[in-house]
Amino acid sequence: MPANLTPEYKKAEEAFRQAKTVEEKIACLERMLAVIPKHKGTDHMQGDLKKRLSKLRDAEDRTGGKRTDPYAIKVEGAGRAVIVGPPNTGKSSLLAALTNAKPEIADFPFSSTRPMPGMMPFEDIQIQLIDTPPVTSDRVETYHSNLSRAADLLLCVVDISAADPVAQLVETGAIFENIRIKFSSVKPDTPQLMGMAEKLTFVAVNKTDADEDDILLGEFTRAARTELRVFPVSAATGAGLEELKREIFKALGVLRVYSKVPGKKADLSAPFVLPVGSSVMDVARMVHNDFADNLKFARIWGSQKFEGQKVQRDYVVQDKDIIEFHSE
Ligand SMILES: Nc1nc2c(ncn2[C@@H]2O[C@H](COP(=O)(O)OP(=O)(O)OP(=O)(O)O)[C@@H](O)[C@H]2O)c(=O)[nH]1
Ligand SMILES: [Mg+2]
Repeated sequence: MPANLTPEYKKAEEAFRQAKTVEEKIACLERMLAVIPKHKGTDHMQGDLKKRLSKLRDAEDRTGGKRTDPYAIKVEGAGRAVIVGPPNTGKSSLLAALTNAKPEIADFPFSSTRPMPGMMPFEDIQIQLIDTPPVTSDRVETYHSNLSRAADLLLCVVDISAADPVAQLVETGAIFENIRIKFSSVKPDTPQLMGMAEKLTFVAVNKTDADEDDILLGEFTRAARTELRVFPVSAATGAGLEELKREIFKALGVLRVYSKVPGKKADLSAPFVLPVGSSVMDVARMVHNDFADNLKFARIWGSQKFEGQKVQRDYVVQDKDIIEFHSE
């Protein structure tokens, strides 16, 4: 059975070939495992990747290298955003406002002591958010680096009611550069598993409810002169959170499609989530490999194509398309 490997997998494989340290190799193998298409045709390869990964982890332990990160969190949902920032800015409050998680929230700094994940519903999908303990120039942990590297984007939270929110942003950026993560206004084309990793970063300017005339916000925007996108929000009142959610979804670079059996209504309860740019064939592979092997054409209902228009296997699907597969 063909493995039908995606370009994303091939990039991770290429990075693995160039990896020099055990740590880099582990990061690449983890990425390969995360993005390998999951179907019968790749069962053997998945087993092989897991074996190589466990061998490398053993080697790392024997050589006294870094042990497996006790704070590692499995990527779940349509993508991952990691919440970072200085103490007391409202990182945990944002996690609590956006997800089902119940983090510790307190009116003093350093209240969070470990990373905490939560799932953020957005329309009909879930996005993983991870709250992290605060960073300061002398307090940044391995998990900050590991979780952020595996993130689709970072959300740097600053506090508009603090003495100097602009300094909070600048200092957090510098702290992350020290651990080889660079805040970026764009998503890099290829996953950067080694060296300095550029990460798409949004700035959440929190506690805007404490700034009734938006004067502080205006000052922040002028003084920060950052290329990063800035989202004024309030975890306390919920202001700005809907827009933030939508933009996080857009930044993931994924789309949703629904499959439909001929003669029946589409199942709109369970979307398939794929990278933007995926074709009908990519969807077929995800739904069931047999569909992909025998696929002749598909019919699509959606924003670009209407009323079951016939399309070929290489047709690039759009967010919210409904697809009906035909094998003859
Ligand atoms: N007025 C106002 N207060 C907020 C808002 N968000 C958080 N707070 C308060 O700010 C304080 C710190 O909130 P946390 O969510 O614990 O902040 P944190 O960034 O997770 O703090 P550390 O984990 O210690 O770094 C608490 O007293 C919150 O109630 C907001 O939007 N508006
Ligand atoms: Mg916290």
